[in-house]
Amino acid sequence: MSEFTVHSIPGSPFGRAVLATLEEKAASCRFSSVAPGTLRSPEHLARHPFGRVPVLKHDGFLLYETQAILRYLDRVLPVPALTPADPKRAARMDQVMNVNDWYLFQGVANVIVFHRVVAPRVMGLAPDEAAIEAAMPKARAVFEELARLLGEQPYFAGDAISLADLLVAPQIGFFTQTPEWSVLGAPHANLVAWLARMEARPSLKATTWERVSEMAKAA
Ligand SMILES: N[C@@H](CCC(=O)N[C@@H](CS)C(=O)NCC(=O)O)C(=O)O
Repeated sequence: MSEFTVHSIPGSPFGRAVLATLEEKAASCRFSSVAPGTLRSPEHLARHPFGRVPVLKHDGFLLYETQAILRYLDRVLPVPALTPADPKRAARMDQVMNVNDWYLFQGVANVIVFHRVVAPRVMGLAPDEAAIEAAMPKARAVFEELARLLGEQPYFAGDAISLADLLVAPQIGFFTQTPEWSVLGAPHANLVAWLARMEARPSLKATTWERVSEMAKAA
């Protein structure tokens, strides 16, 4: 199996989902750090015309969009399978992955996590409280729905971990570092237990912001 290269930024939750999926598959990869100021450089736009991360390179094949990358990895590295064989469970996995991209990230994580965690840490900026307050109604609805979809199952698609868990856990993990967690996540005991289960996995432990920063320095 030829090498996987992951172009990403330490701290990117989408990048972490890719790295954690490779870890679950026990596949090694090369981490290629993209400096945030170079997302619009010709070199990066050639990899990702929308100027985002992550991007996967494998056998000369370049791929962006995290869901596509995760599904590609699950096809080229089929063991252990991270997509349920049962059509209904697979559909639930797909649904949760889209909830992640369309409702959890857009207008919720990219506002609340950005202003509470990323901007202070990376840019030294104070949180925009008005923007956070405006994001809260959608945030409450998203967390309620994720808790409902998880229900009493150990993982979003049932008894086994799937790509959905690996996509969502890096996003939700960030919220625990915000005061909003007390009203968004903490009231949902099933989500709290699921996150603890996810964060105890070696794949998540190996891909924290700090660990990926070390990878970036070593590259
Ligand atoms: N739909 C994309 C979203 C990727 C994304 O938004 N990545 C963030 C980092 S977590 C990014 O590149 N942000 C840079 C920017 O917004 O300029 C995917 O699934 O890969």
